[in-house]
This record gives sequence, structure tokens and C-alpha cells, in this order.
Amino acid sequence: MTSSNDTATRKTILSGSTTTGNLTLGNYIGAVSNWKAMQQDYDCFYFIADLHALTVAQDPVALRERCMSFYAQYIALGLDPEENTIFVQSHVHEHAELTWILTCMTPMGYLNRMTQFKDKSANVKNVHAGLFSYPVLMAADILLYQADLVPVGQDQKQHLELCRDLVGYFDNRYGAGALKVPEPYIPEVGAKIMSLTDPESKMSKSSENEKSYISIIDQPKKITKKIKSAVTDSDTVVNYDPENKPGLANLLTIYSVLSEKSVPTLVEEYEGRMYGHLKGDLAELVVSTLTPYREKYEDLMKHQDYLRQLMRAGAEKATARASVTLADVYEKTGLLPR
Ligand code: AQP
Repeated sequence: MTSSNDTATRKTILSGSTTTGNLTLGNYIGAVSNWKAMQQDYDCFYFIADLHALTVAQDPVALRERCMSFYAQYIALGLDPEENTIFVQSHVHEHAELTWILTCMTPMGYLNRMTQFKDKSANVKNVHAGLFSYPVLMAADILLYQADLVPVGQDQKQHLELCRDLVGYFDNRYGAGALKVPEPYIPEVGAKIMSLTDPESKMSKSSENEKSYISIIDQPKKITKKIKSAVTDSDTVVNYDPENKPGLANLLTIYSVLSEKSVPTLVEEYEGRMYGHLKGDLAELVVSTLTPYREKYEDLMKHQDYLRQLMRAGAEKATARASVTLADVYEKTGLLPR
């Protein structure tokens, strides 16, 4: 008899977040809360994408500290290291190795068409090859674990398509069987959370303007200040109009997701009241949602030996799966075994 908890029959899901800052409320709503919901039903691989962080210049000391902090944030938010495989990307050297094999099969023209590259390189003075070819690293991340499903937002669809095509290129040249074609997974609940200072752009953890995002480990005072000073419009009527009132629409979206009340219900509740009332109540809601996570995080950070132990166990579990895929790829590619 099999149950939904049987690893052998569960589909594999892979996802990760880049260590370019602390996880934001956007990462929590758009990604981690869905990852949590999936951990009972899928064989989940959640990783800390530190190699991806290197696509832009990083201070080595800050990067190392952030990696540990990120791991604690994953666990504090409720990802279960027993139930899932939670690991640091650079601890599994197979990621870099498979990337090289796949890079040697990726047409330059394909990477040139990536809209994310155009966006990410637009304001960068010296664009490096890593920023250009990181979708190949992303493909290796997915393919190493024989992932069936990959949660993707609109902005990542092109990258998943490349990954699927790379399996085809590999199979054509070397024969099928080593790599599995992944499918996109569109979460049932998902919202794109926008910047608090520029509601036309996504809330991003690497933003230079700290007021634009809420970090999941921000102190209550900071959260309240950021929400109260969030950019809205000069109107006073609370209604949902993303085109003309993107700032207010963003606050209503956050409120709706965290309170599990629909946006129309909230609009009705705030009829005849000012934006300030809504901001005050939302600040309280965000603080009460994030406080238990922050407290757990602060406690975990006092036990770094324990975190290291979890990290090592995660790396071992991940390597067990990744090394089998890589060995198969090396064999098919014609590399001489050691
Ligand atoms: N604002 C957001 N709203 C909803 N979902 C979001 N995600 C990120 N920002 C939002 C989702 O979080 C997952 C992990 O993303 P990531 O950390 O690898 O990279 P990202 O999408 O580029 O996130 P950031 O915070 O904007 O990072 P930086 O600043 O480094 O570029 C993904 O599933 C993403 O959709």
C-alpha cells in the first residue's frame, strides 16, 4: 500500500531563492508559503541559490553570513528539513558540473533572447558571462533532481522552456534517459507583491531602497514604518484599481492574502474610511504574521551548530540524487570514468 507520504511515489518538486538579501514578504507570499503547502504531498528539494547570487558582485563575508541566515529563514518559515531536502546549492558540486555540460549545448542566440537577461543587465556597467548564462545553471538545478514539477512565475517561464529544450538537445545528441523534462507548476494561490516605494515594480530583496521591501525578519517598528510610508495616491476612497492606484492595490493584495479575506470584502470593510486606517490595520496584520517567524529565526541563529548539521544532512541527501544523474550524463557524454 502507498500513501501520499511515500517518497517513491511522490512527484519531485524543486525550487529555490537567491541569496541577494533577506527573504521578503514577496518571497514569502509568492513562493515559500506555497512550498510549505506542498511539502506533505511532494518530494521537495528546496535550495539556497548562492551560486546564482554570484551573477552580481557580492561581498564574500556578507554572502557567507547571508547564506547561514537564509537557511535559518527557510526553517523558521516552516520548511521541514526532515520532510524535505533543504540544501545550499554550492554544497552540491554537481550543479556546477552539469552546468558546464549543458553550457556546451546551449545556443548563444537562445540566451540572447532571454528577457530577464535584458532586464537584469540593463543597468549593469560590466556584464559578465555568468549573468548571461545563469538560465543554464537554473536548468542544471532542475535536471539534476529529475524534477517533475517546477513552481514558476511568469518571469521564469522562458527559463523553464530553455531547460525543457536542453533535455531535447541532449537526448538528440547522446540518447534519452538521463534527464527528465520538467513541467511548470502554477500554484493555486499566488500573488505578485509590488515594491512599497515604486508599486509598478516587483518587491525585490536586492533593492537598494530598504523602504521598498519588508524583510521577513524586520522588527515590528520597522514594518509599521514601511507600511505607513508606502507610496499610494492622493485620492481618499479605498477601492481596488491596479492601473490607477497601484500602491493601494498592492496593499489590498497583501491584506487579502494574509487575512484570507477577498479584496471586495476588504473594500467594503474600508468604505468611508481613510487610507491611513487601512495602512495601520495592515501593519498590525503583517507584524502579527511575521513575528513568530522572526522569533524562531532569532532562536535558530543562536544555534549555528544545529543549522550546520541540518545543512550537511541536506547536502548529503541532495548529493545522493544529483550524483546519480551526473554520473549518467558523464557516461552518455563519453567522459572517461575516474
Ligand atoms: N515580489 C514578489 N512577489 C511574489 N513572488 C515573488 N518572488 C520573488 N519576489 C516576489 C518569488 O520568490 C521566489 C524566489 O525568487 P528569487 O529569490 O530566486 O529571485 P527573484 O524572483 O529575483 O526574487 P527577488 O526578491 O526579486 O530577488 P532579487 O532582488 O535578487 O532579484 C520565486 O518563485 C519568485 O517568483
